[in-house]
Amino acid sequence: MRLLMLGLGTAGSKIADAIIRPSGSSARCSDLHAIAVDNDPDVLEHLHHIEEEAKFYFPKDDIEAPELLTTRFTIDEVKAKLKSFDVGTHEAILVCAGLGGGLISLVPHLVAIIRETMFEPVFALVTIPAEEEGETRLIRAMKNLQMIRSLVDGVIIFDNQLWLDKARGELTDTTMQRGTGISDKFWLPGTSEKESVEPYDLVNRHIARRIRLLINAGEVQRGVPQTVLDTREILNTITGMSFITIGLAEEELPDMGRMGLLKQRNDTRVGRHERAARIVKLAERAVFREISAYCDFSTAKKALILLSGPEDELSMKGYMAVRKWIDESIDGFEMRSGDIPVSPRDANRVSVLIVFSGLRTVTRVQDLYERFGQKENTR
Ligand SMILES: Nc1nc2c(ncn2[C@@H]2O[C@H](COP(=O)(O)OP(=O)(O)O)[C@@H](O)[C@H]2O)c(=O)[nH]1
Ligand SMILES: [Mg+2]
Repeated sequence: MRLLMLGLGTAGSKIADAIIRPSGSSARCSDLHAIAVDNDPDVLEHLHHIEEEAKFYFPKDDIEAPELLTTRFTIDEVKAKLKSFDVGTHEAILVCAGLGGGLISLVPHLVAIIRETMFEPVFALVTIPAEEEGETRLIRAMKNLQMIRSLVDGVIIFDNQLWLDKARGELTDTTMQRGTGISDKFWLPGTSEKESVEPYDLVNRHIARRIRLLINAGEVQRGVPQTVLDTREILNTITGMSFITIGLAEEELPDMGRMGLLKQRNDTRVGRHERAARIVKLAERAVFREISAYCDFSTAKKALILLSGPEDELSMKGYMAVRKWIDESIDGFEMRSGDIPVSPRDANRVSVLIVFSGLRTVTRVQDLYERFGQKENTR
C-alpha cells in the first residue's frame, strides 16, 4: 500500500519512524513516506528513518494557540511538504499520535489541509496513555479520542498500558537470559542491537510490525497466495469503520537445518494436524492476548485475516477453521482473508494477523468513560 504517514508529537513521530524502518526481507519501501512534527528537537534528531527535510520542529507553547503566526508558520511548512507529493502518490494517509499528548491538538488543522488536497482516506493510529500517567492525561486522552474519531475515516487503537506491560515483561525476560541478543529475540534482523532498549521502543516495534504486515499484504508477493488480498480490500475493511484493533501472533519455526526433517513430518497425518492447530492457536493468541487493544470483537462490523509464512506451513484446514470462527463471531457480515507465502529463507515463522473494525468501543476506553466520564463533563 502506498501510505503517507504523519507522525505528531513524540509518540507519533517515533511510531512513524518505526513503521518506515527497513526490516529483514522487506527493504525500505519506496511507497512509504513519513513526516514528523514535534516540539522536542532531541526526538526529531533521533528519528533515524524519516528524512531530515520531513522533520518539523513546533515550538511547545504555540500548540494551544493555532491563531499565532508562529503556529501558522509551521503548519504552512507541513502543508507545503504534503503538497510536494504528486496527486495519486498515496492510497491512504495515516496520522499517528499519542492521545495524551499536546501535538494531537493539531489534528483538526492538519486533517483539514489533507482533505483540501487529497481524496484518499485518512486514518489515525493512536495510543491510550498508561495509568501511571495520571488522571489529567487520561481525561485529555478521552476528549482527544472523541475529537479525532469525528475527523478521520477510522481510528486504529493501541493501548499503551497493555503493551508497556508486555514490553517490560519481555525486557525482563531478555535480561534474565543474557546471550540471546535482543534483536534475535524480537526478530529484528538487520538492525544493530542497541545498548538498552526502552519499553516504548519495543511497544513501537510491535505497533510497526502490525502496520507493516498489513500494508505489505496488498503488494505483489514473490510466492503465489491461495487468496490474494489487495490494497482496496484492506482499505474497504477499515474505511468509515470508527474504532479498529489489530491482533498479531507469530511463531518461529525450527531452524533451517531441520527443515528436511520437518517437511517429512508435515506430510504425515499428525504433521497436517499440527500445522492446522498451529494456525488456530496463533489466531486465538492474536485475538485474545496480542491485540492492539482488548475489545469485544463480537461487536465488530468487519474483520480481516492475514496469514503469512512459508507456503508449506500455511495449513488450509487451519485457515478455514479460523475464517469460520471469526465469521461466526463478529456482528457484521464482511470478512476478508488472504495469505502471504514467504520463502523460508526470508522469514522462518508463521504469523496470523486479524483486524477488527466498526467496533463501538474498546474495553479500556469504556473503562475510562465509566471512571472519568462524569469528571470530563464538569471540567
Ligand atoms: N507507544 C508509544 N507511546 C508513547 C511514546 N512516547 C509517548 N507516548 C505516549 O504518548 C502520549 C503523548 O506523549 P507525546 O507524544 O510526548 O506528546 P506530545 O509530544 O506532547 O504530542 C503519552 O502520554 C504516552 O502515553 C512512544 O514512543 N510510544
Ligand atoms: Mg512529546
